Amino acid sequence: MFSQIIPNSPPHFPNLSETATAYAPSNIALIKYWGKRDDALNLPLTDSLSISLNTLGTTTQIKISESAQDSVILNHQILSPESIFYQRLSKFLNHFRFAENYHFEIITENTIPTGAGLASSASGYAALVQALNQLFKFNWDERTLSIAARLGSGSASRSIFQTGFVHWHAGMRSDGMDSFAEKIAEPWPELALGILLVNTQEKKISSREAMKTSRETSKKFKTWPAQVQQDLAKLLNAIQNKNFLKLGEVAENNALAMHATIEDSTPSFSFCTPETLKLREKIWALRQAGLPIFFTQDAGPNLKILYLKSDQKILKTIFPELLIPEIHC
Ligand code: 2P0
Repeated sequence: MFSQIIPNSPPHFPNLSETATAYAPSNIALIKYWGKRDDALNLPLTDSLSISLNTLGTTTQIKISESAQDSVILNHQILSPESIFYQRLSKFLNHFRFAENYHFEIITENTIPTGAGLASSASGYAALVQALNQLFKFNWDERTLSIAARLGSGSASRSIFQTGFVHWHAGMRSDGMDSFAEKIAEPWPELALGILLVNTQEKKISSREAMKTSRETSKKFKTWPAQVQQDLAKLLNAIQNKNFLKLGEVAENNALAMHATIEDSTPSFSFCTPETLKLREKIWALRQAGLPIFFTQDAGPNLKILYLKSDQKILKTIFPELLIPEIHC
């Protein structure tokens, strides 16, 4: 909870000329976070596991100002205080208003190609809390940074870590102090991930809204938490044993199970476009033909392909448009 990590007065109060800047990567979950046990604190029903995208993420600069309201510049555009992005950010910043006479100036930029459909709240809130940590000199450790980022957006708890595999523990406590992410120290340099962009337009329904509808209305959601628990155990085992076929199988299956809960919701909904379905078919056909590749898919139509670096050349000839971030597993 905010009151447990943010002091009543900060160790340092910045002056008007001080700025703090931080970067955080985006992340792709192999075991998805889908469903909350507490909406206000972004506490998940289950653990999840992701890979950090290192150079694809968000850089955020923050300073205090004497203006009458916060100012937010996102990718060189001034945001309207009426926008959902601004309002959510400003509400989060309310926890960092230690005096009455100041607001924040935020300049935030995604290193993710504009319109790639991957700019996420994960890298955004992870970068923001790290910048706030610098500005007020809280001196938070990784666990506290992860908890603070989670309070902005659940998946941001995992974006505190620059590279490799990250495990977000759901925790059991109602105050969420045991719900944070940790890095999994298992090097796997052969593992690679590529992004296939299908549609770069903004989605019609947010992840936040879709996961709530799934949890409240989908019959398939009833078995989801148990499946996640089993999938996580299998995936951790696959990472430990460098068993790529198992990792791919479990990650793909977990993504499809998440999408099944979405499509089973009332009102029913799908993040897939005809192009997504065509690409899924193509990946299955390539696998059938002996190429070991798997996909995962988030709350949008784009696919992420999991493969081994030794197959990168052939994959680039099949999918020349593949976007390949550094992951350094
Ligand atoms: C994930 N997603 O594990 C899953 C898979 C989308 C699909 O985490 O409400 O934006 O801010 O906690 O973090 C997206 O959910 O939701 C997400 P909030 P968030 O990556």
